[in-house]
Amino acid sequence: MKNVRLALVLAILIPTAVADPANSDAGSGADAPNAESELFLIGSGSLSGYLKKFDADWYRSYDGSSNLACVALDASSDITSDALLVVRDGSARREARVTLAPGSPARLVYTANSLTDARVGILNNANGGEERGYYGFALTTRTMSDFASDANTGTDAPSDAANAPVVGSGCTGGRLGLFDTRDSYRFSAAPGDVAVVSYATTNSDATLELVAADGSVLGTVLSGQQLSVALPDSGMYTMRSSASAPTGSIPYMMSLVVGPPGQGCRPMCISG
Ligand SMILES: [Ca+2]
Ligand SMILES: [Ca+2]
Repeated sequence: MKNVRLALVLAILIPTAVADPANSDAGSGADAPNAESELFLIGSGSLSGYLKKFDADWYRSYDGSSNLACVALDASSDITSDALLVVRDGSARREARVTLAPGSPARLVYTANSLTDARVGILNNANGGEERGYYGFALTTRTMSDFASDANTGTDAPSDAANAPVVGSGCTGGRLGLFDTRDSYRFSAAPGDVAVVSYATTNSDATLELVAADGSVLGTVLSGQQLSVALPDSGMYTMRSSASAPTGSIPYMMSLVVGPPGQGCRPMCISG
């Protein structure tokens, strides 16, 4: 009787306990579509899947309900495969592609202020598609509404340091535009502090400057760049986000780490 009961329990448990991850892309229990025209709709966050022989897996992660400002894909694979980030920028389809290999995770980014679609493709090209293996990726998106007001103040940051909002280490978002060509933010430093700043924006001409209290510019970065500066004095410093001739709304994100070396934030659209 005991054995019968045990067999019954096992019969009930085993089929559910041994789900085959090799046949379950993004936890769906199925293989993701092989063609970009037939996509799995997924949420943001980290997902994993499995590439069968000659497989391709396509995902769509955005429903197009408002404009995206930035999309970033972090992908890795335990076989050689291609990761594609596809976005629709107005009516144009744009694509960024990278070849993944075991131990070589990669990041793909796309920035614009009119993205309406974001798709991810993971394509098997290991040994001509003959190998099989797992992959993982995370997709992060920011919409224009994430940059609605400068430093979440509900208003426009001033051009100059006087009355500029004070920010701490971390990510600060804002927006420039046609009659809004410069936003200033202040932060305080203690003796011996190092400032690490990075910048992400949809405008390749926009700059982020690090400025000392006497007005001298200690360094300048473009979108995607990072700068590390040993601050000469304690006191207040200024970060200035500027664009000389914006033709539309320009969202941006700044990362600041000030003090002893540490982790600040990883702004959207910036590698590293
Ligand atoms: Ca597939
Ligand atoms: Ca602004």
